[in-house]
Amino acid sequence: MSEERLIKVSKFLSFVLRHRPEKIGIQLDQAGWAEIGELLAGCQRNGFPVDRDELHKVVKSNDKRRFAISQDGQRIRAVQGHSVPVQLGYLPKQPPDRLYHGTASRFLAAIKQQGLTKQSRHHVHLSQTRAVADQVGSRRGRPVILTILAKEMAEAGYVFYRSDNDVWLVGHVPAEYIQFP
Ligand code: HQG
Repeated sequence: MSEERLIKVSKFLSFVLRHRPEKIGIQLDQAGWAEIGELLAGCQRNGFPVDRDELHKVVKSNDKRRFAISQDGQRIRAVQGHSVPVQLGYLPKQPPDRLYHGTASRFLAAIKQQGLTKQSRHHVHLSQTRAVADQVGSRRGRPVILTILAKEMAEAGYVFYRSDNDVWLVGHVPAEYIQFP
């Protein structure tokens, strides 16, 4: 399976499992799981056939471990990044003292006013390292890395979660907890 095909399948699965399951006529359960058989049939019906072997390769080799397979091997879900309502079941977790958020300079004025808001996703996404934040920010042009005072937020009662692929999630980051470069 070529790298190009891996990325294409990963993007299609992200789109379906995070945002638009109905587009291929499938439903996610409350926790975001889709039956693999139904998913593959839906992909096929919609002109984007994926075979089981390819799906498993995408899950295994994905650079950011975006997907998980259930223990019985029958279901798949995206581990974060949804815009559809799902309860992923992550437990609140004490964050490291500092977390990072990569963004673009054109958003800075708004972020200074409103803090970081979750936009179309369920949470604001934060990274454990500056390097990862840099990659996230680079998706939108020249990245700007914000340092988040996570320890102080946790002390003030903000609840953090960590997804299965080590993305930290929180509902909102007020500007007072952000160090701007
Ligand atoms: C910005 C990728 C204006 C925020 C990544 C970001 C991540 C504001 C954009 C995951 C704002 C939202 C999420 C405010 C935040 N005013 N702009 N008040 N507050 N923003 O894509 O964090 O590849 O929803 O800085 O690796 O960029 O999809 O969030 O630039 O983990 O697996 O609004 O997506 O993962 O963009 O990325 P996004 P994100 P995947």
